Amino acid sequence: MSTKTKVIIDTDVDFDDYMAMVYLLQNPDIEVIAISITGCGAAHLSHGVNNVANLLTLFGEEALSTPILKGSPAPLRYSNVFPGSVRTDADCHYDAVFPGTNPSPNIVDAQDWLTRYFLETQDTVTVLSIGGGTNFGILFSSAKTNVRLQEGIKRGIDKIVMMGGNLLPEYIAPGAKGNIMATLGNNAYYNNDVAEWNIFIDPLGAQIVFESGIPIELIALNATNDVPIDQSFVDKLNAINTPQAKFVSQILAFPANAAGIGSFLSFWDPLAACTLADPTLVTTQSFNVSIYQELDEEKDQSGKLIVDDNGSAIDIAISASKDAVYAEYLRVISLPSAI
Ligand SMILES: [Ca+2]
Repeated sequence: MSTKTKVIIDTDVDFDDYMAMVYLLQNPDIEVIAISITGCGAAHLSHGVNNVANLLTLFGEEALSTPILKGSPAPLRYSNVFPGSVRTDADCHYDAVFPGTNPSPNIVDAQDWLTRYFLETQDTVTVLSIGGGTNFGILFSSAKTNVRLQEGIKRGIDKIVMMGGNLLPEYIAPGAKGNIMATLGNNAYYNNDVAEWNIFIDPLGAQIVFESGIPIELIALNATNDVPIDQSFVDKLNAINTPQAKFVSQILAFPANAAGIGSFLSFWDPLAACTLADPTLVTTQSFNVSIYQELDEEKDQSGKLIVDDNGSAIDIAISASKDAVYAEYLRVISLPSAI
């Protein structure tokens, strides 16, 4: 019997989602059994689906038929969106060149596939959530009226490792501010300075995931702030000759990404992926948290993580070791391809 950890990735196909997906697909200890796509984050849904289909051509024959689950084109609450330029750059996969066009992508409806899978499987999977809570929020909502599905999900998912959220300075020292306005810069069409994007995009989807009763490890900005993407990482990555490393190098070389090296880019989603494989890379602390749901355009706090006695108990990553994360990422991406 395989001892690999089975993983379902849920992604919005942003630049750092490629870093996370490549790391897990390349990792001999991991078996990626499906990749679900949300249309609520960086890439628009159809572009995200096609880009992930073609990304699989980096990983040999067997990977080509990995189920690609076409998820939701809309969040469960509000219609918060990334800047248009971020979405356009994600749609065009940062001009990185896929080795080929996937000749027979296995594209299916996300809710159909996930429902059937968790009704039938005897396996246990870990979910890597790197695109917000919408797809799994929808699944967990339908399970509320389907006892068999609810039991299948409880039995079938051992843990959700979710990139998202931030514990503000009012809850922990030094704390982490939100990242909405930092991303928007001079084009601040939201005035929310307390939330993180994956939660902000769909506060209700994330809240439903939190309340699922499944163990959750939240890779918060408090930890990802400890792992910026700096030039020393890029130099080491660029020196690796595997096709996978070369692909990630291209992603980071795209001008809008290159501009953030050593400044505003962090190991967001790849820290979640690395932590899934090696939990010792972060320090966690358990908090009871809920997500602020009200929208007030005058002073928006929607998506804020609130520490609250009545909230769900979540293990939150509050710090990380940059050197150990870099070493683990570069170790795996240097490995020869599995054929
Ligand atoms: Ca993402």
